[in-house]
Amino acid sequence: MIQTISRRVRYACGWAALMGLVQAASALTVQVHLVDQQAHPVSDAAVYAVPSDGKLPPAHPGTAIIDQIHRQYVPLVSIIQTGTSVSFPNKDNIEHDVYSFSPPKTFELDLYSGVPSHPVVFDKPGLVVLGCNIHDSMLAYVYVVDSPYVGKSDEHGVAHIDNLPPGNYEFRAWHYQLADPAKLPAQRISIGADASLTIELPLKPQ
Ligand SMILES: [Cu+2]
Repeated sequence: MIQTISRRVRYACGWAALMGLVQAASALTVQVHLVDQQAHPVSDAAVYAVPSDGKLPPAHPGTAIIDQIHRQYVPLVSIIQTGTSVSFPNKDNIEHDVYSFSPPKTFELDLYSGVPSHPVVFDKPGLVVLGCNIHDSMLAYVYVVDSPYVGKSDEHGVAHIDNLPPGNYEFRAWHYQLADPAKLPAQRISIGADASLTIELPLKPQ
């Protein structure tokens, strides 16, 4: 009897490991190139993919960090999945007062130094703009989306979105200098292998 159970357990474990391998083998990466109207690379663009059938995997929201260094938020732009807990360590030797009036997350971390005891959970999708009540020049953007498939463009204007199962997707991008933020540039693609695509961001004239 004991032998039978242990064989069944072994069988189950082997099957789970095999499924894990199959999943790992079919997870794709899409490289997204973000460019402006003049085809110049755009850094700090938030990019995300949504399956065309609207079916997202079960959410496992994680954690993120937005530092305060030399009276600046680092990073300037974050893209996170709805439900992510964000901590706001103050690495300066002066106090900051982090706040947002944005409807998806209105909050204030009263004047503090060091690391606040609780992270802030961003529980609704949308754009959250952060300020500091002491230093008007401190500004950061948190773009919250329901999809786990997110990325942000680097200094070469390239974002990587990983762990995508094969299928049809709509890729959307947001940037804080978009001319019309209500209209996010989008691309629909069908992927069966690693792929790359380009999204043009109509930015405000500088
Ligand atoms: Cu401050």
